[in-house]
Amino acid sequence: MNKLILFLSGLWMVGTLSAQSELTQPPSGFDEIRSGIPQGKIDTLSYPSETVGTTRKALIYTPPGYSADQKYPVLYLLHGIGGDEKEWLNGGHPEVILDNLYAEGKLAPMIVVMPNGRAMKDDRATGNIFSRDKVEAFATFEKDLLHDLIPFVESHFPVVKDRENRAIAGLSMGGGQSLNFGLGNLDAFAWVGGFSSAPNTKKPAELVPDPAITRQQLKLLWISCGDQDGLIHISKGLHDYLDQNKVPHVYWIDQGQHDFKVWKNSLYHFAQFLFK
Ligand code: FER
Repeated sequence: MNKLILFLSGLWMVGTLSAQSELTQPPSGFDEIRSGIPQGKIDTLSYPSETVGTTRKALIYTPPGYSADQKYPVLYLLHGIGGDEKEWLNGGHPEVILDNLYAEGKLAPMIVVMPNGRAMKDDRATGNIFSRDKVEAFATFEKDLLHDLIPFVESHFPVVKDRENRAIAGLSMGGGQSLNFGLGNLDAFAWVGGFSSAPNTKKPAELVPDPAITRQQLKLLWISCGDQDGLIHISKGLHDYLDQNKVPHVYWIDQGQHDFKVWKNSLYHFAQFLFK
């Protein structure tokens, strides 16, 4: 059994969480390709970035049965310090996890966009990935996301353009970005998730300066981390602050380190809460 710490306070998320009073390890095979089920599709999109001054790439997953006649919510799914727009695809195969969940009727239809969160001209994960300019580019991505990528996605794909239909989540540096950008822009996002969030995560009181507003606005705040992860103090610190300030959230301590085993498990659970 994995360790489970699931905190619910207030009525605000009870509706969302009532179907899953307990999070467990995903069932075996959740991340394995199944034959004979409908599959979503992965494409690459290129968008002009005024923020960076280049054309930038992102991957986009459209779900099984995708139709331009429908309108979809969007999950922006962010990578870590050593990755780029392909990290989730190569390391986590989210398309397999999501296809399997769709086959079981467990997911709301959604588009998933996997951007490159290192907003600088050379946005490859080469050289010293911890250099100051590269780390700063993860902060600059807030502007690229809000002013360049989201408007591009919303003008080129059939999506619903409001906060309740936008989610942001990511792993490690992408977890920090998701908490910083999501909680910092409640007008843009109602669903926020940090998986094994990194030291780029702002301090809890900066992330949630007004607990009443966050409580009222957010549909889901998800924080997860492996119990063997050296960065767990960041997730725990935010969880403690949220508890003290009675901000409902899901806090899941999985068994594991700083790797895709934990991130795949988190995606499996997090995705099932979204847009319901
Ligand atoms: C750090 C340790 C880890 C840090 C970033 C990370 C910016 C990111 C790890 C990851 O994305 O996997 O001190 O500082």
